[in-house]
Amino acid sequence: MYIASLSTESTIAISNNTFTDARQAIYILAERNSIVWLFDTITNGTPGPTTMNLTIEGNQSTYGGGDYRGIFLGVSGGSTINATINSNTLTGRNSSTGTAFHSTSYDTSSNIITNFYNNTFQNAYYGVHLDDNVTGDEADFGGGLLGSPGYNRFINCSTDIEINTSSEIKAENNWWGSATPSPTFDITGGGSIDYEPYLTSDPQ
Ligand SMILES: [Ca+2]
Repeated sequence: MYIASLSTESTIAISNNTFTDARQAIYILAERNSIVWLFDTITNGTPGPTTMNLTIEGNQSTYGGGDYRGIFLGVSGGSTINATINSNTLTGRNSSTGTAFHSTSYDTSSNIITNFYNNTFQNAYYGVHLDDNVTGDEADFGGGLLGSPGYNRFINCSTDIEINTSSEIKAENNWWGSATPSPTFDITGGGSIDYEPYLTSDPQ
């Protein structure tokens, strides 16, 4: 599934799909400046920033290979994605570039604001990788400003969350695969991830 927005504002919901052995299940770009690069037969779009209100809910993705991303979101050109990512199960992609959920802000004027809850990130090399999550970007895995209740499950990922932030990211009330977890984080930018309190039993 590949979506690029031509509108100045759009609302998109992708719900309750099953992607079986999909190398890349859901790929979304909010970057109108590069629309011609994406689809060179589309020439009527006026370049400029877009705001995308996005819900990705209840989807299942499996992939037997080790690379690529289950869900990818990208923004550029001053665009913003406001995303709710909930109740998805993303399984597989366990080699060095494999990522269950990956988002990228290609420039500092573009933002991704992401509320994660009730998701399962399983058997991936990276459970979640948020690129360039610095100026104006926001992520909430539980207990943060976006109201996430948590209840995400990070199971058997080599790195649970990779993030570039100077802030403290909230990731409370999640299951990390063990009653006494030691989550694996890869943090650049001087920030931190607050994962306490955590769930002491699997919520599913
Ligand atoms: Ca805390």
